[in-house]
Amino acid sequence: MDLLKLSKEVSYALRHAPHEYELELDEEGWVDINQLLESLRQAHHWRDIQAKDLIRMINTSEKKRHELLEGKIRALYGHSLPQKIIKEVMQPPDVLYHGTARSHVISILEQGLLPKGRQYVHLSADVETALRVGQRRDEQPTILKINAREAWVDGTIFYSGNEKVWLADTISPKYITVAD
Ligand code: HQG
Repeated sequence: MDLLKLSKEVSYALRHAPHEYELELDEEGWVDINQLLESLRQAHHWRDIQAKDLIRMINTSEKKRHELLEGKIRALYGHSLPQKIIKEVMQPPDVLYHGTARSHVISILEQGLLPKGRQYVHLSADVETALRVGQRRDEQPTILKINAREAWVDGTIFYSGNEKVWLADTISPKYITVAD
């Protein structure tokens, strides 16, 4: 079983296309595992898929993208659906990072970080993670440093994604600098 391919399809279904897969998400993004399995099995290449494959997919992933609990599964971040997934509000670490393409930097320093196609702005807990995020768009991405402590004290709301990914609605430019 190609677990990387499975992870990509599950992410697509849970983050962007539950309707296409006939999935019902609750307000925290949880979906019944059997509903997801039934839907995936309609495709020839996933016809034998079992819950244990989803467990292996999660356990072998280098990133914690999905979570399983009590017969349900959800994507931890990345959603683009019109109905906003409720995330847990949490005080962030003092500093967060955001890796992006060099071509976006001037606009971000003017407008701040905006969620663009997703429900939340995605931030990284460390430079290595931010670098990997940025490299999806630019071989030499720019790493932005977010003064999350000051933003939080001033009332910016942060949400937890996973241990490496933090979420926010927007980040004002006054908390953003280019990391050195
Ligand atoms: C940029 C992946 C111009 C922003 C990753 C980013 C992450 C602006 C792009 C997760 C802007 C949005 C999310 C502004 C933001 N002007 N550009 N004012 N504000 N942008 O893909 O953070 O592997 O929606 O810098 O690892 O790149 O799929 O967000 O370049 O955790 O699990 O607009 O997706 O996770 O791009 O990535 P995205 P992202 P997975």
